[in-house]
Amino acid sequence: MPVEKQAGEAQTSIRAAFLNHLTHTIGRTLENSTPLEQYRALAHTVRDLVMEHWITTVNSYRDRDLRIVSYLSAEFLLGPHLPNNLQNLGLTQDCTAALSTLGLNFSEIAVQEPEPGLGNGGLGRLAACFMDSLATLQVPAIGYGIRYEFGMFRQEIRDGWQVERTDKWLQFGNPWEIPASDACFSVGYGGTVEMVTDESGRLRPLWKPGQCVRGVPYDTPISGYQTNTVNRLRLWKAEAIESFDFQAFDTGDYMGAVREKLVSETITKVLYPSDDTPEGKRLRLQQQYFFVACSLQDMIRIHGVRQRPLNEFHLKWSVQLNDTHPSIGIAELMRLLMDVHDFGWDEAWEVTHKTFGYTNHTLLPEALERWSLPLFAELLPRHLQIIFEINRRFLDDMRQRFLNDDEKMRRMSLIGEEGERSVRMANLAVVGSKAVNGVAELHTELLEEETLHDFYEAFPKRFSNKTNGVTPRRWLMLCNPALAGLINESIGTKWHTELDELRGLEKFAGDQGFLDRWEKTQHATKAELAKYIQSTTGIAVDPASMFDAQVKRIHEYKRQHLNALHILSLYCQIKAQSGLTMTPRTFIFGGKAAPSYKMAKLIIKLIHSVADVVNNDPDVRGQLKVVFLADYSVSLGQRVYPAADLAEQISTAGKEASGTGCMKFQMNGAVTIGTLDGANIEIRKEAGEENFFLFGLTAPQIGDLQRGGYRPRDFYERNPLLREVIDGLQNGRFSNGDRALFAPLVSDLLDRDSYMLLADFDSYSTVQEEVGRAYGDSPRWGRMSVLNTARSGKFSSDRTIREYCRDIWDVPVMSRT
Ligand code: 6GP
Repeated sequence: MPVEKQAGEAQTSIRAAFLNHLTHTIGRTLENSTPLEQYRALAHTVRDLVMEHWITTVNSYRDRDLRIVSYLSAEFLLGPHLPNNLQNLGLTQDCTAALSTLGLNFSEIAVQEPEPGLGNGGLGRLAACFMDSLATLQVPAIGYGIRYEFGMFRQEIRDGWQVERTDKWLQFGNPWEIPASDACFSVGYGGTVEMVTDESGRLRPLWKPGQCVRGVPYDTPISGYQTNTVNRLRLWKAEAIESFDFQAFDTGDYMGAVREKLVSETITKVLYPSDDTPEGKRLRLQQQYFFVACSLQDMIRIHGVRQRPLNEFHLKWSVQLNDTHPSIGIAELMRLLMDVHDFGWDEAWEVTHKTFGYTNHTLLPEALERWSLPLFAELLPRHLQIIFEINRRFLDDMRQRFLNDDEKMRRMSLIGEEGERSVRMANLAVVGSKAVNGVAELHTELLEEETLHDFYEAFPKRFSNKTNGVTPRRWLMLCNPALAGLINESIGTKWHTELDELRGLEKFAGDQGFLDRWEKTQHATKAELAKYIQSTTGIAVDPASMFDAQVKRIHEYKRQHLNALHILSLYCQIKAQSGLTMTPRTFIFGGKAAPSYKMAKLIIKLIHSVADVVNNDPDVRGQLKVVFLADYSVSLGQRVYPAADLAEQISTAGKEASGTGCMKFQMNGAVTIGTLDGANIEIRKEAGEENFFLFGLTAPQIGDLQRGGYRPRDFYERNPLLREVIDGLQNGRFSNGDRALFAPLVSDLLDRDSYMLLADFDSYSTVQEEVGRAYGDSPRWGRMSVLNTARSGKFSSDRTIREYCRDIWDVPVMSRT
């Protein structure tokens, strides 16, 4: 039969290519190779296949001469490439079969892939989902970012505390990347700006940087799902212009001979492990400018290759700023156009402000980036001049429109005058962009009404909402093959690229036979996670218990400690009433804390202390188990999302911009307990109120309570169970008698409680009781689970990317039919 013959051919050629790479690329025989070496040979094999599509894509884009989307992001949290690329190529089964003829197991080889940890959390993972959708929808796009030598730290747990270890993901090379030496650029820092007369007698500013580094691009192919499209992710590495100083070496200054190399390479050495809070000021600003300057020079180069005049730059490029990290690009494009390409101010501004779009990802005031003026002046003196001039013109304009409202001018200025003078990057991003968006309905509303209200009044049309999404290829098909298989069998495969098709599952939600299969599938996935938990933590958990998961960065606003307080309250109830039975639950936590964020680290310790108490008390009789999975990552997420019954999305209302974990859980059939925050609101709307467990204060109620003088101690005094828990934390009951350990947490909760845990505790506990009852009612729970998956179509990143293409980037997407 021809089809089988074809399949046979694919296997044979994969097998031959693999053996070839093992010998010629890795230098090993099959018998004496390690699984890591086998992984590397296999990665090269698959990369070769992807590269063939890459070449055709480049040609087809050139012929179509379309506008290119340029996605500028300081983070790309990609996750493993190998299984994803195989899935996109439709070769997973052939590859598995080819390896088994050699006595090798695909899964054992695939787990060898070191995960590139080039992001902190939501923002970086969103960029990766967007790259997947852009390629799948065949949109010409380049992702630009930084090739950090050390990515996000590896998290180890010692005695319940987080310990950070260096992530050496490049230690054994990276088979997925290709250095592109033909597109290196120089990037300057510091120095002076002088006024010089040019050949035509014009007086103009000339920036003479004090230091220059070279940016070298490394390209990773990003394949689309079952298309021939492969887009480019171009990450920049910093190198010295001259990496070795022979003169210094000759005079015996051996350290001096390599100093420039060291200083330059520091710029892309390490990812800042902070989510939502700026830190490491100077180097971080250097990093931001570095990758943006390289990327814009690269875009101008490509524009030249396409033989286009530069005043058409905005017609051929749409540049998206993933938060403010790349927003220095606005001043840099102005500089390149004026100082290098002889544009006048108006001409340069016309191009610049039509080029950029800005996505905001957080409302937390401490996360809005500002750079102190002296630092900015020292590193980027010419850019500061340009920013001052943008600001002068902008404020002149606003003063006329708002009739000298000084207070408003002070708020809108690109320069903050309160405390140390600073450049406000969000203001620059809004003023210099054609479009500004938030990442969920509530978030956009709060941007418009509060955080960026003055700008919204001035430019209402510039603002829009683009609710986030996640790629169903990685977050359902790849991570949950059993459930994906059941769905394929039931409704076909169109949902892979048209996620709304999942609605077809609704008709099975009342079909007991189907629900049994659904539950059986989920049980098997939970059993796999249970095995992983046992092998990594030594804790035995029961796959028949409810898997209740909260995996995300550790932050006070995300309120992992509210979850912990609730577990302690269940524990206290079990202790107080012998014989009390409750729905057995396994609480699963995972996430990293920024190394400098003390309270987040204490929350990790708290979770471990709760686990110690609960898991080891015979009175609990296995009804409750608590596990913390160390070193949360994309790969670990791929294990947890499919195995969860209940998803905890319990942030203080108004604080989580969107959340994307909630979408991954929903797609995999978990039911959510959550507040009216971020994308929860839209998830509940889609899933139906009866399929979502809602609790807690709303964003306006939180605001009112805060303004009205919130007194957390009143809540503590009114609720005896809460009091017992907090007293226990205070008197050492949950910390082997150590009274000091949780004192900072307790005093914060009782005296400040900025994230309103105590105000929401009662409502959370009540709804959790209802969750327990619902889980006990299998047909009800099964129905809720199926309906959550069936109604998750909106949260595909394909939908999000279509909206960006239509409303902001003005580029067509390819229809697949
Ligand atoms: C995150 C937001 O916290 C999260 O709610 C959102 O889903 C995600 O971005 C994607 O939009 N923000 C960040 O990770 C961040 O670093 C500056 O914001």
